[in-house]
Amino acid sequence: MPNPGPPGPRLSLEETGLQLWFREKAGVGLASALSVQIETVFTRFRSQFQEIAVLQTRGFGKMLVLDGVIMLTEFDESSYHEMIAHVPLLCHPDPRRILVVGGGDGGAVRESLRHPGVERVVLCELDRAVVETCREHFPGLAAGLDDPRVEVVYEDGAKYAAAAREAFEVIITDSTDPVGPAEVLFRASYYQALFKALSPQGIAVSQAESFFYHPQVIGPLFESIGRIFPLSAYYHTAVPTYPSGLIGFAYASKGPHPLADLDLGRAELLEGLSYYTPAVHRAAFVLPRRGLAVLPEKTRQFQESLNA
Ligand code: SPD
Repeated sequence: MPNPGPPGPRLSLEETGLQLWFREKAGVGLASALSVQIETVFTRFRSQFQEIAVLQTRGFGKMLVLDGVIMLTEFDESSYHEMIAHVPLLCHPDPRRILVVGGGDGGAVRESLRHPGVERVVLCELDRAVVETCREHFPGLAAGLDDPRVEVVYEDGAKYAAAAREAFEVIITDSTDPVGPAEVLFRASYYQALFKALSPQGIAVSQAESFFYHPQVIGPLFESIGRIFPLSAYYHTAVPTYPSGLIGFAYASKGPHPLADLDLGRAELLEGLSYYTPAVHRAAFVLPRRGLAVLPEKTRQFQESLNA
């Protein structure tokens, strides 16, 4: 054992000049990592399902990490949550009942509640510890969970959707990556369940990874969605604290078109946003060639018609 030397005064990290960095390894078969400087570890523990950590970063506010993967930072969570919620809610003609699967931090619920027509939001989160941790450390983000229109259930989202007895106009799947507990949310059987749980003009939107780093996830996912839903498209948003700086969503619709059915009147009434605008909505569906290339033919053809 090396001699640690004489005991000295207790020093803060800053006083020592040492730096603590959180590092998320990124991309399958790609040697890259995203690093964020950490000032404080508020909590880090294992729940029944995963490791949960809340860290104070330098410059990005607080950060939620599940199983070593960054879920959100206060700095840029709005660009993710606004786009996962407002795109489907503004394309559906009358979204009243919303199901959020995952998303235990409350961000997607918070955005859904900005729509005055929304009467009911069910948040189905597998891990109660995520909700409790976010209520404590991200009270602003989780505040919507106490809204009287919201019901929080702790269940496997795939089972909940398969057994749903009510219909939803919009289903948002705000999942972690497709390893561990969320893997089931990327399967064809899950999309079959969503199709059944949606009302006749329903729209499902799901976290669908980065076309730079996860073509092997996006291709099969859209193969499944394309077989089940008449209309499917990929759109994306910028999140600087996710590896590759962007993340995509799968738009799966029984009818409403992602551009033609965008309700500009309702979009104008939304207050307090920092990312979403109708122009950003439209631009999010425009893909570069390498984004189009990861999509199977049916989705790619539709996406090309949006990009024309
Ligand atoms: N690679 C990280 C993907 C995380 C997607 N879900 C984030 C949860 C925020 N509500």
